[in-house]
Amino acid sequence: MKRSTFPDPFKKARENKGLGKMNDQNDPVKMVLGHKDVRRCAHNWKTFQSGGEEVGRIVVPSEVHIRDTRQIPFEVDPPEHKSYRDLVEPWFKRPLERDYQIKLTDIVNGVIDEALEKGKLEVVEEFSLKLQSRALTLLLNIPYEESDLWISWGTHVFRSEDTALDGDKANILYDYIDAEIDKAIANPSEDLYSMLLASEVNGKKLTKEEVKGVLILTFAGGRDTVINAVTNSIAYFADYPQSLQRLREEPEILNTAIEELIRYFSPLTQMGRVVTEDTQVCEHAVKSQSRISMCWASANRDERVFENANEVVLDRKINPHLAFGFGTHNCLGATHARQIMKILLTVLTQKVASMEIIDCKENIEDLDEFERKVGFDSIQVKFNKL
Ligand code: EMZ
Repeated sequence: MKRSTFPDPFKKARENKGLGKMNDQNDPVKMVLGHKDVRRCAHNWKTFQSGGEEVGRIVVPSEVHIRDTRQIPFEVDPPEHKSYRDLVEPWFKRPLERDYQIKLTDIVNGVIDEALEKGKLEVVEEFSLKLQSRALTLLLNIPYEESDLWISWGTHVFRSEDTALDGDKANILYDYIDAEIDKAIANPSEDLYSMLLASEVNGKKLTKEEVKGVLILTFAGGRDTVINAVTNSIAYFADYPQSLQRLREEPEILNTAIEELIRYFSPLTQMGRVVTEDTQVCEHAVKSQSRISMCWASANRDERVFENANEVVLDRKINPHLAFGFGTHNCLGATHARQIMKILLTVLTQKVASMEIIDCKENIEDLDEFERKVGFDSIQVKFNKL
């Protein structure tokens, strides 16, 4: 099997019951697996809520023990959600601006040139993490040099090598954001902190805690997800040099190819909700105050929606994937993530002839009933110049 292959562990459960289950830190989750059901649950924000009392409970694995700050707009329900989303949305669309894309192109050229000079490198730490952190300086609109510190934190802000949820590590991020907010209060600039601090929602200034909530989401939500998307793309093009060649020859399929890679990798496996009333999901009773999750990764392999769902079809015509979520809370960082992928693939086609995987260690998520490959803990790759 090619090393860039990502099998679908959910097939049987999806086809037989439509549901899976997971005992996440003694707070069980019923995982919704089918495309239609996932969309239905994501749409029904009244019954399946994001903004409940217990902050961090909708994330799987649950973050209730490592986080008190509500992530905004991610953990706020309609109607309040809309005012927050409307406030941040234009800022998160800046990746569509030409100037942003020019700077991002410089960053991508930088990591690819480094890779070509070295010839061989470990992609997660030395390529994807660097690219993700440097690109984040553009999203926050702060100096490039700040990314050195974030790179030193490693790939996941809430996780260390052997603990899924590492409270001490999370505190590094929270303390850092607190300090940056204080700096922005003392010295306002053109960055995301200052924009938020100067903003009002429903006639009221955002509190420091709310600003922190937006920033934690920006740092955490787009970190391992982007790192996985980038690393997995490198692995894929290393295994399939003819696909890289095809993008070189047919740049018009680039956007379609990106959506397909994102569908296939589904960098975020699932997202939870808290149930607000006794109800049914896939003909199974679910109790009020229990948890469900919408398993994007499973929905994205649903054969009822995607023909040859387990293959990467770079020019797949119809691709209603749910890798960026669905409905009210669809991914705020999607524009930024798509630009990273677009520029990455473009520069790869311009500079890289081929890549070879020398060695790798897969990152397998333990979901109780299922085991899912989500990316790599490490992957050594040789880059060959065009
Ligand atoms: C949360 C989540 C958001 C969570 C888009 O997903 O990403 C996870 O990686 C974080 O741990 O806190 O931000």
